[in-house]
Amino acid sequence: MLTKAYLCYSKKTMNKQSLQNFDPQIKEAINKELRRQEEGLEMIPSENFVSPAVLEALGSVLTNKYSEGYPGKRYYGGCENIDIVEQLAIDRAKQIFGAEHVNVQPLSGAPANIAVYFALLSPGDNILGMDLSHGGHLTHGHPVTHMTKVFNFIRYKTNAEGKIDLDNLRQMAIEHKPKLILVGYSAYSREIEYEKIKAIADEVGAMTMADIAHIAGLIAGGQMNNPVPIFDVVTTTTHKTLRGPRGGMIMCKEKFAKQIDKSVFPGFQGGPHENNIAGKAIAFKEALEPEFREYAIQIKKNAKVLEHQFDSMGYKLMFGGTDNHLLLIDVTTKGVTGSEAEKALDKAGITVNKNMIPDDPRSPMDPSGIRLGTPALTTRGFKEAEMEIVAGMIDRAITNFQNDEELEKIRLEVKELTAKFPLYPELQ
Ligand code: DSN
Repeated sequence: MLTKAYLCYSKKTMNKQSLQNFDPQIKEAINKELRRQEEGLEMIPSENFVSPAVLEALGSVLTNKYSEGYPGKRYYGGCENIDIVEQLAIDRAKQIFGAEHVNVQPLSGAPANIAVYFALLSPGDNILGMDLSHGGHLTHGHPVTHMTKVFNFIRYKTNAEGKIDLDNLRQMAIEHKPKLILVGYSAYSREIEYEKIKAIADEVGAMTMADIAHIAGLIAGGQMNNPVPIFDVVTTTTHKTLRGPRGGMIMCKEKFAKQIDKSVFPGFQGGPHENNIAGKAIAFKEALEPEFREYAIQIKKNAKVLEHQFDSMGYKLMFGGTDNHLLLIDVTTKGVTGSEAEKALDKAGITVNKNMIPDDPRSPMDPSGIRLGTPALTTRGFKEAEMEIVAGMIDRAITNFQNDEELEKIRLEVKELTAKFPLYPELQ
């Protein structure tokens, strides 16, 4: 029982008011975001909804603790509970992906990738990575990133059929002799042939890295090829299809373990965010449940419904369709730019992102395409029937992009639909 004296003392040293009382502006913004997530259709393919258990860990006292180092080898005292958390996260990730070694400390995907580059390479080394407009990622060598000042990125592309051109990749590898061949994409919708890429890398003496951020949940659920047993290093974020908290992770062969760990800490990062690592551990436990496989299967089924619907409505699908959770669609054939489509869909309560298409003649701020995906809606419980309705709503919003009355009508329909699939009733 708290004594009066204690309450007086603690009031002086720590704010004990509720968030609502102390900072109603922040509380209101959080409430509004909750409402936006509840009432809208979240279709950005890199977003998802974490479980209440993961949310609980994120808001736990683990955020108070410094724990530089690794389980059993820390630079701070008092890490006995932190060690349990971090070791559980590591062991569960190993079990999911069949990894020899796992580092769960990267703060997100970009820091994970940068830590790998510095672990494996020397400044000036060549890296072969996918062009951004063909589905690659900023951290895979886009000229706007700092890493291009340190390493020499050479960028490959997809072919006219929208597939990774392995013959061209091989020719480029022979010509440029990269130290690292990098695969794994953020707007590419097709399966990746890791064995064949590994064979090319072996031929030229390159190391292999896969960034599976987008598809980690599909791999965990057994629905896409797993590069972890094949490639030297695999990075991922934990908050996309894997459905954990915002964060990153590196998996590698045991022979790279020491250099990867040293590169993450002390090479690049300081204290790990252990509340986040606890969230990762919980999400990994969820990914080991049989229901997670069902979720991964449904993500792909839902994406196939969108593929079929948009194809039959005359949209141009990049890469010829999808094998995973996302679609990249050229909307200019409908007389709309990617930016106009994104804005119209926003007004209709449907969140997607504008996106470059391969060799896009337009600019990144107003590109030709939109990118959309099914993970978040699948988490909500949407199945094929709902996805058909959603495809129809998206088409209506795009074709009526200047008609605010119609967009408002769609928004109300979206609200009615999402009300049948409540997300966090316990937070209302
Ligand atoms: N920004 C993420 C995405 O939306 O794909 C990748 O880092």
